[in-house]
Amino acid sequence: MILEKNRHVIVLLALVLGFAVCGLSCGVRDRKKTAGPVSQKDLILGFSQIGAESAWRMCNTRSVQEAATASGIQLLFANAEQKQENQIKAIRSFIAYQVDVIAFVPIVADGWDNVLLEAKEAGIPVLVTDRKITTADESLYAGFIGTDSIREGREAGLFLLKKFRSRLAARSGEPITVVELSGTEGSSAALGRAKGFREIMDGHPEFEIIESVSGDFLRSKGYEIMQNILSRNRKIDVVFSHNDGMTLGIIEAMEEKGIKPGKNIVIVTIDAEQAALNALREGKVNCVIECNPKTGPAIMDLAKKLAAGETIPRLLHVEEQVFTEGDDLSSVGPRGY
Ligand code: GYE
Repeated sequence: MILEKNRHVIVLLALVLGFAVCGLSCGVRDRKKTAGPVSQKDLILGFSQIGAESAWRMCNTRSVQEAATASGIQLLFANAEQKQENQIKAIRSFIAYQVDVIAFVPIVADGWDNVLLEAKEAGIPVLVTDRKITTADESLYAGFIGTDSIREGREAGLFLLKKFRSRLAARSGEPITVVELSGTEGSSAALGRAKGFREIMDGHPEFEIIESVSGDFLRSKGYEIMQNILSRNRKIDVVFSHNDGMTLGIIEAMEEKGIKPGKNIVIVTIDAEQAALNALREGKVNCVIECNPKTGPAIMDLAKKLAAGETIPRLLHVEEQVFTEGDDLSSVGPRGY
């Protein structure tokens, strides 16, 4: 049982041990001895990924792995299977192996200071990707590249102001009821999307967020939560879903109840995976906000800079667009996720 539960950690530790043993017998490169810029072909990047909770995440993983191969960077990749403690173990393994750079997607924003201090003391630069961390010591990481979750939440709110402009103008007094399905509790993606959404909604009291429930970015939970809410026959005008995976579950639950998603209930969703854009074309969702998972090449470029002792930007937000009903989507190519 214990073996099974920590299988991925055991594999990773065996990998590190294997590298170390092999290195000892065949002249392992010791980072401390080769202090200074590391040539690209010798660059070893330790990458801790959250897991495989959504099509977006799996595309993000592919992007990192393919970019490492294309860059000739040796990648130590650890899948945390949705557990922060597994990410912390993986980062410690990367430190033990003395990788040149560590990059990771923090599943939640808090709880990283201790392990990042260990990386700092080991002289290993850290790149935070996709989701952000909360820390009192900004020197614990070199920079961030990923999504601007607050902006994504704002875009969702701004779309609703346009969508309901006639009801807002009518000042009927009838609240526009909103159900929010949020992502992983404590993640910067969920916190930011909720924050940005409320920045817009709070200025328009006609909108009433009647329920906000975490679906953990999972399709299955999106389905279960929406099933439960619909069973209580609440009047719902809008569903704001923090990711397309949950939205697909929401659509399924609505259609089972004979509700027309996108028509009887307005749906705003984030990620812009293929299935969500297909739903937009079919009129089943009304607004899709892109969150770009294809950051692998940029991560590799930043890793090379860090390994060469260069500084990198503290904050890099990836380009993202908003797709809405009525847009001409004919020029939008396959999403790849
Ligand atoms: O929206 C979701 C994934 O961290 C921005 O995580 C990412 C989110 C994304 O599970 O699909």
